[in-house]
Amino acid sequence: MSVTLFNIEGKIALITGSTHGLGMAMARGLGLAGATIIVNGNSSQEKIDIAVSKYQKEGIDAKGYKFNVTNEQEVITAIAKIEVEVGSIDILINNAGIIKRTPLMDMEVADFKEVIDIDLVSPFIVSKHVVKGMISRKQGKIINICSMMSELGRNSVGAYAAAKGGLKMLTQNMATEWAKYNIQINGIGPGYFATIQTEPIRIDGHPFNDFIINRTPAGKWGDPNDLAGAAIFLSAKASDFVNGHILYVDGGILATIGKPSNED
Ligand code: GCO
Repeated sequence: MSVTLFNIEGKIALITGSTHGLGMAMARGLGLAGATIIVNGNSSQEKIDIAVSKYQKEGIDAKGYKFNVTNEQEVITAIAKIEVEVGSIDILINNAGIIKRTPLMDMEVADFKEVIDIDLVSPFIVSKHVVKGMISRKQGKIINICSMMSELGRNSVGAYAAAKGGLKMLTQNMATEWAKYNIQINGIGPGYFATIQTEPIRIDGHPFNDFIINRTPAGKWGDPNDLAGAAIFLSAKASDFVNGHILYVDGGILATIGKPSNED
């Protein structure tokens, strides 16, 4: 029974921003569990090809598609191409995102808008066009990658927090409107993970590095592979009655007020 509950073999999963980082880790988890992975990026075809070969070297059925998730026409064209060349998209993970660490007072409006555009508007655009097929088939899984900043503020990441807070509510509203079609829309809220995006604040001796180690009950930065289980759960039959839920994978950060640095 448990195998069926978590069996995603043969499912087709599109993971935006899956050429590296958390997107790649989640996509790899789904791929190793038997799903076909649609790799997406917008930087260069070469980066996508390199990522696809990494997946394939692990025996994962992976295909790459370069498109800009903020450009609705590119999204429409790419989804149509994927559905012809690979098949219907069963699982969508809206992972593509950026962060700009600038105090709000100093932030250019254009920079603020860019973060909102990529981190909040693009999940709307991609979901709006993927969900049409899911509605016609009366089944599908959408997972929006939220953040600690969906719940908490932090100095210098105001635009990102506004986007991720909005993404939490967008997830809940997608569930409100689409759950009746047997589509489950949830979020994953990663805590602080060791990725390229967090490299600048993770170096030994950086005050933020010490802060996170102390603020996280597990006492460490997350390993991106720790997200695979949550992605598989929210992509499988096991979550068929879970909707509008943000599953935090954060080592316990949101469970605690934290402790003084001199406490064990
Ligand atoms: C930061 C970090 C965070 C994490 C993650 C936490 O600057 O605070 O980059 O944004 O990446 O989003 O959930």
